[in-house]
Amino acid sequence: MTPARGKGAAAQPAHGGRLVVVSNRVTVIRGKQATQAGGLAVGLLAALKEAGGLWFGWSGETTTDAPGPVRTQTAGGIGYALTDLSVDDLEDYYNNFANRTLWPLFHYRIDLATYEPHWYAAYRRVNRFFAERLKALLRPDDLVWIHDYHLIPLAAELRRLGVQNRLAFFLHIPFPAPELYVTMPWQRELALDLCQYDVVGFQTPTDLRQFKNYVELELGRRFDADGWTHVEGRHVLAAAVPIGIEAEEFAQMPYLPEAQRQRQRLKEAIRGRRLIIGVDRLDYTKGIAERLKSFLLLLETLGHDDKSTSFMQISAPSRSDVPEYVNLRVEVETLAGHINGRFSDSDYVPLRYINRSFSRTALAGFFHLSAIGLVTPLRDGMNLVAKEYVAAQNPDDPGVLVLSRFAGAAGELDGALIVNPYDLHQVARAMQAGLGMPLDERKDRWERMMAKVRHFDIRGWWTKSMRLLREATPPQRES
Ligand code: ADQ
Repeated sequence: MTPARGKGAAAQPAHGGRLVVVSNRVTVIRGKQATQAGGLAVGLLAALKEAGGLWFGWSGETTTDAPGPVRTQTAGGIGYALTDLSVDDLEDYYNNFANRTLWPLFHYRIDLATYEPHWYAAYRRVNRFFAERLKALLRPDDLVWIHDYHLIPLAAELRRLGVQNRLAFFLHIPFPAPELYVTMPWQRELALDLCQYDVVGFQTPTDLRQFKNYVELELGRRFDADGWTHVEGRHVLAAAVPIGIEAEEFAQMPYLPEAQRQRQRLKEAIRGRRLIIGVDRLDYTKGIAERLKSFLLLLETLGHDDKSTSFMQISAPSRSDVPEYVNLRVEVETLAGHINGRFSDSDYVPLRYINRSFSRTALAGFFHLSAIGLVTPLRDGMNLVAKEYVAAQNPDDPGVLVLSRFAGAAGELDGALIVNPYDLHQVARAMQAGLGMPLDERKDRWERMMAKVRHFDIRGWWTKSMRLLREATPPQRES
């Protein structure tokens, strides 16, 4: 691979002009909205601003007839190109193939993955539709950065239309072990589709290794020491590029008036109790039901008379059109009711279960107050909540992060209490250990984690991704 050129490299591209970002769902972000946008959107906006670019994807609107033409607009100095989708295509491409086939499979839940040929047909059809619409917008020197599992075949569809631009892909979710991946009838086609990109980025070295293992075992192609392989006439570079957060901005957030107000409200409500917090989308990959069972074990250990601990689980509704998510909601609500039924008293409610989202500023305030951040996914690409929890701590009195070994973030945040979320007793013990941890140890662990959160921040992620997209040169091009 061409040597990296250092941080300023993005300003002097070796290849290309505009950056074109493609993601399934695009929301036009105007002015102040940027401060409440998620870290990913903030990172992509920053990359787009620096390179002067265009963001293309689904508008969030559906039509019963054929979708109208692509709508373009500019906001905050960035161009947007949005397309609607037909209701039927959206159902089978997004709700079904993306969220009921790829999502569970890539998160190791083959028991929940459905393999339905007409869903796959819709997935390919929508990717072809996106490719046709995107091609009409592309200039020859544009660099195209495509995001996530909804769009794996987009490069292949663009290549079929004759597009020669440099194309990169980033997978936000895990890449599964080959033994699981091969259960999907279309595994080979989708893996070959990935090889139509110039660069494929994964969250962690583990995901990268799984992909390489698959390519070596099933496609019979080897990778060189720099991460290149050659498949069906194309060179592709596979790399781990861990995503991060806006570390410094998030560290300042708990001191904003809105965060202080929210923190104060919560502080008054918990009346001196130690707070454990969990924040996730309501998704079966996040291990929310298992987490509540571990909390129940902790309450049983502490006994009915101990009312020193309060747990707040914030679960934002997610994919509520998908049956597996409806079932999960019922399961979690039943457990929450059971816990409070057993352990509440006239002056004590152990669990606050909140089924809605909060602003990022409010979350930062809650994190700052919490003695334990409980981040226990059963499988997660990275998990930004873990990093946000660390960034929002008070350096003089930081809380403890209890983190699943199956979150990508566990590879970086070695100052956390690392747990196996399937081992409910171990998670309960980790909570107890965290609640009793001396200040010196908490500080030491937090400082180690905060250094990593700063090091692998969102800017580092997009800068490295851009560098690979612009500069990565396959072995034969060098000679
Ligand atoms: P997600 O699965 O959505 O992301 P995560 O990385 O934790 O998971 O990001 C969620 C974001 O939403 C965080 O910024 C968090 O603060 C916010 N959020 C979660 N619950 C919320 C709530 N109740 N109210 C308000 N905000 C809430 C996917 C992958 C991850 C990967 C990211 C980025 O599944 O593994 O880390 O993409 O690549």
